[in-house]
Amino acid sequence: MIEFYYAPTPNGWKVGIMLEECGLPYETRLMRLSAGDQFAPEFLAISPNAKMPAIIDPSPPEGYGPAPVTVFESGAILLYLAEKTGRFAPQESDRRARKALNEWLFWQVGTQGPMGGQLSHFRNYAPEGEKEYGFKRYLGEYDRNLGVLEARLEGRGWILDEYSIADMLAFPWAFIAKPLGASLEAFPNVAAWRERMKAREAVQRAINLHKESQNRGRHRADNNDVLFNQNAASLRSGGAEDGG
Ligand SMILES: N[C@@H](CCC(=O)N[C@@H](CS)C(=O)NCC(=O)O)C(=O)O
Repeated sequence: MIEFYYAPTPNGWKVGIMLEECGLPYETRLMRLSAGDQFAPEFLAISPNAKMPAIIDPSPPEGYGPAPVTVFESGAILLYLAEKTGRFAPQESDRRARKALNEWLFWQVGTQGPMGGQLSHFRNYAPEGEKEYGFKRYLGEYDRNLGVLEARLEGRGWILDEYSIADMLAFPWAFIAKPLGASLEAFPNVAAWRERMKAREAVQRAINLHKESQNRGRHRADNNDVLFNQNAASLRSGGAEDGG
């Protein structure tokens, strides 16, 4: 059974969606990010970037050998699971479709996700009085990325020709537009795609996974150093400090 290191955030949902879509059996390891579980040495051995999601697969596909496989980074995890199941990604032999998958995967993990993450920080977690510039900057970037997605979805139902891991990666950050202080009003293609995604049962199960443990502004920069005042020394701390 796959061990799924998870917290209920957009990056966690991506992997939850894929596991649910594939019907792969998994066991959730719920992480207390505000308490520093991500800095525990056992977790860093799996995810050296000290962030969830991550997985351990005790039954890897052919070519990996018999030892369990660990994977960190949401894009790498979804690619691995697509390879394992043969689902939700174009065949390797379809070079052009595969290239398009790479483009949208890298766009998501390199641009849409990080900009959304920073927007969330300045909207929900930065100290009062220090929010304004960051919020404006990342709201603009988030909105720009909605524009990128809007253009891509013109005349098509999904980011690639068929529903794929590209949709699963991009959806969570579009799903939370409103709590980020953004609006989908000017992006009808994105809004319709978001509804199509939300209608999928696997997606619903994933976004409800441990919903009760969502941060929702409880742990912020002014009351939690573990999450919001990190540096390289954090990686050596071993975690397990509860900043509030
Ligand atoms: N690039 C990573 C980002 C993962 C990420 O930012 N995870 C956050 C939660 S959404 C996390 O684990 N934060 C803990 C921390 O920053 O200490 C991915 O796509 O997997």
